[in-house]
Amino acid sequence: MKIAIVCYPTYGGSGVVATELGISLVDRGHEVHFVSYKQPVRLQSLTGNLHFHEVHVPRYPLFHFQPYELALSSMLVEMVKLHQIELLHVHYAIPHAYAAFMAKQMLKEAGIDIPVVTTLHGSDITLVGNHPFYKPAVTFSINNSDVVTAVSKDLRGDTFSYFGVHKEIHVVPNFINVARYDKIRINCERSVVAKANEVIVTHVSNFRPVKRVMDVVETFARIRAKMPAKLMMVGDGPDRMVVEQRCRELNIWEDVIFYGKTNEVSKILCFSDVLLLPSHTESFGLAALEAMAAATPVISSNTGGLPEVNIHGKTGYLTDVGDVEAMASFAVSLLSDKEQLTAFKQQAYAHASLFDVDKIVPQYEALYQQIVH
Ligand code: GMT
Repeated sequence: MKIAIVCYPTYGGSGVVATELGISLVDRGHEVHFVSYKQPVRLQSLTGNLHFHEVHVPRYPLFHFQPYELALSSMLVEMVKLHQIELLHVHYAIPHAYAAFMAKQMLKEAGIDIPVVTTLHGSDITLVGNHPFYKPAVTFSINNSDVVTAVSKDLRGDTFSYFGVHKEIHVVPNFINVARYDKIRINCERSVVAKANEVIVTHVSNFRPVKRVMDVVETFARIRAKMPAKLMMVGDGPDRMVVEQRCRELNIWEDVIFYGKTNEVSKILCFSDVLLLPSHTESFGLAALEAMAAATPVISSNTGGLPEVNIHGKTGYLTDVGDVEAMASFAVSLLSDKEQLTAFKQQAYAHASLFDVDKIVPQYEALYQQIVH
């Protein structure tokens, strides 16, 4: 099948999932064309069946805002015709589902009926999409997609409660390539960052307010007070500076490593003992799944889709949002009991295997088959 995937090119979960999906579809014999304003960060090599098309928005002094949707929909029309694309799969509703609908309408006039799959990822529904400025357009584009998927049951529920959506929404969870993590674990160089007696606590996010990065530091300070520990802070974003400042105030600065945006996330996870994910809201929590694939238990908030990924008392622990005392106390008890930590690591890995690429990507393929003519 010839598939165009529209996504954000950044480190954010939706772009990562879209990229991994495209790569896996190519491995399974499909031809995939990525469309975005920049080459997705996880898309490293292009091949005969794996293409990237950059959307350019010509600047003109009259435009206060650049009309990205217009350029994207025009590009999709041309691409579909030129490469005989059979299906558009757009990730993140805003503005991708809207642009895909416009492309679909334009192609109809040329006698081409292109099916559109829209995957909802989280903040497009829970944080941005339900703002009154966007809501009518988001509702319209969801209702006019041929197939709609959400990455968790919780996100599916939120979509129905926030929008006047009458479309069926299929839950297709996010996935990881377990085999890739197995390979990385063989060369896990833990001693590079921590001494043998230190535990390694990790956080991965885009450091936006929704991630509550300050809770990570507060939790770590409490863990650090009880045992020798190091904190790995992976990612970058608006809250990084205040969090760095707080590390100095708490005098834990020397035990915290800020990696910024890195492509080595899986390597860092493989030498971690626990991942902290205290998000205010999280439709799925791809970082939690990536940690579990690296056999790292997760201590997270119990919000959104996180309980579908992180199983309390088995793959890690769940706490109320903002309860740093509970997070620290679960972490300390887990990290001080070697036997229990080993069991949780194994259970986390076993649960992550249920979300392996080979189990989830066929679910997308089955949906594609239903709508491709
Ligand atoms: O805020 C982020 O974490 C980025 C955002 C995105 O759109 O890239 O992540 C959303 O999609 C991810 C992939 O499906 C999910 O794992 C995240 O939980 C979700 N973020 C939120 O719901 C806040």
